[in-house]
Amino acid sequence: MNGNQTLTMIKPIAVERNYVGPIIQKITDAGFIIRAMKLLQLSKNQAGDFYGEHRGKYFYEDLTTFMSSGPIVAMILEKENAVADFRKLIGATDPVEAEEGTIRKLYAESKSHNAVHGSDSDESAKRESDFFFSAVERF
Ligand code: IDP
Repeated sequence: MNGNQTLTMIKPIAVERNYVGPIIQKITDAGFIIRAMKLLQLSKNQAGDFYGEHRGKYFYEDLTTFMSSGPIVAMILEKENAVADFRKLIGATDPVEAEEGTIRKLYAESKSHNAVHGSDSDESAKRESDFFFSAVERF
């Protein structure tokens, strides 16, 4: 990972509502290249491991229940300045605070059900990409 990649998940509610197509369109329109992609359902334990940094917070139980409630789409995305540019594209964690036109403003239901994940640093991007994808599953 060279600082030009980030990891996203399209969360269960957005997959269930058939927002996968429009969300991927917005991502590629913004100049990101998809380097890996899969549809899968996390177990509650796997969701807990992914969000381990939030263990102990008041929303952790709801978060891991929600994230294991249905299929998600995980992707590795590439672009210069990927982590920061992708977080700009998705908008604030709470859609009420997200800027107009951002993915969360358009497709999130609430702060907890906020449509998409985006890595918060290059280190997280690497850890999260390795969590989902083996060497032969990424390009
Ligand atoms: P981020 O996804 O914008 O980086 P984080 O603070 O890393 O935000 O939180 C991870 C996820 O946990 C959020 O995307 C959201 O789904 C959920 N979450 C964060 N804060 C809250 C909260 O205060 N209430 C309910 N859910 C929350």
